[in-house]
Amino acid sequence: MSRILVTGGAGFIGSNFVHHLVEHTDHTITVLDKLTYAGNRASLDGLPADRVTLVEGDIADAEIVDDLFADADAVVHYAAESHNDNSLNDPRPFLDTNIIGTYTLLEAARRRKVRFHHISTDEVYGDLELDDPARFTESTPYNPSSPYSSTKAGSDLLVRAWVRSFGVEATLSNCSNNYGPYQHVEKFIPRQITNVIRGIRPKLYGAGQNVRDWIHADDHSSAVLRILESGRIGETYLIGADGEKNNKDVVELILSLMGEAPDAYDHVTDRAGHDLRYAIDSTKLRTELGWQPRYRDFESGLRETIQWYRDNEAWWAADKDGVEAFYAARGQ
Ligand code: NAD
Ligand code: TDX
Repeated sequence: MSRILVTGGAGFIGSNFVHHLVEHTDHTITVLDKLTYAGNRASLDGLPADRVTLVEGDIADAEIVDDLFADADAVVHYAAESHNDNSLNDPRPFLDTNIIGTYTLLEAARRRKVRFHHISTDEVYGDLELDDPARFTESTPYNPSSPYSSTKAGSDLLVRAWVRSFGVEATLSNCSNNYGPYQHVEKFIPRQITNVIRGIRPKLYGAGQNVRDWIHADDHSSAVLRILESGRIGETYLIGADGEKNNKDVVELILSLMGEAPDAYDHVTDRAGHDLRYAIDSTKLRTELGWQPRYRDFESGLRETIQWYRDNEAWWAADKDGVEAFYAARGQ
């Protein structure tokens, strides 16, 4: 049995990973989370107290980080400022957490010689044309577009440098867009689901032709666990489940699954610098580590996710009005 430290474990994907570890392993888990607007203690409700401990703190706080690394066999690093629209509004927290925070963790991994896995995004590669047959691979050049994705790209490069220069035992993964339970209502899919629940029309940026490559958060978790157990040190693995869909199709599907007219949505101001298309080629992860996604049918995964938001209004209700006020002020 190992002790795993999960940074950002009270956020969307980190909390899904903690649930996954509890269900599928014997590890004990410490979550280090600053509980920003995006972190929620309730995302860890119901987990066994003898296996999961939440420590409230900042990944950029070297003292807390060093203490926690001293007691960990491995660290999985999810903590980040994660929302593109926020990064366009105020980039500074993205530098503090994504760059300085990751640097602080890497220095602790170096001192304490702890196995480290860094979670990143396909957005570091920039975007593809709609008709481009290519998908992102591990050798696609970095070309990030937003303050968010540029700070994630910077954090990835720090990890690679700490592996090469200091021998830190790290792996990296870059995943496509996640959906599933515990995702903050600022993000596309939960925003539209909770809009429909509240009687607000869904909001589509621009013409809605932008393509995202959707993967269920639990499939992301199983891939990360596989890399942690069997990935080669210093390597990067792309994680994706062949789920390309344009935003217009996703909004229309949400509306019809929720019993509304599929055209009952509004087009709103487009995102500045809006990436057109992301698409992941996950051949390396599948052939080298034998990973496969469990959710292969987006519609049934989405139906489950809609039900989760219907059943868990208490989890998201407090955030909804503030998020909609933020968007309204931006014409979105
Ligand atoms: P999220 O915003 O839902 O959660 C982030 C968590 O990190 C929150 O709990 C927050 O409180 C915590 N946090 C923020 N700053 C912190 C700090 N300084 N110290 C400690 N904790 C801090 O984000 P998410 O969508 O779950 O994303 C998690 C990770 O996965 C990020 O690194 C993101 O880049 C990556 N990722 C996300 C997606 C996606 O579709 N959401 C896809 C690929 C990769
Ligand atoms: O109301 C909306 N309407 C809309 O059309 C919102 C919030 C978004 N969109 C569009 C923008 C994107 O094309 O939907 C798409 C998805 O938007 P987000 O949920 O903001 O995700 P994205 O910008 O693609 O980034 C996500 O995936 C990669 C995560 O937020 C990142 O953390 C991750 O790295």
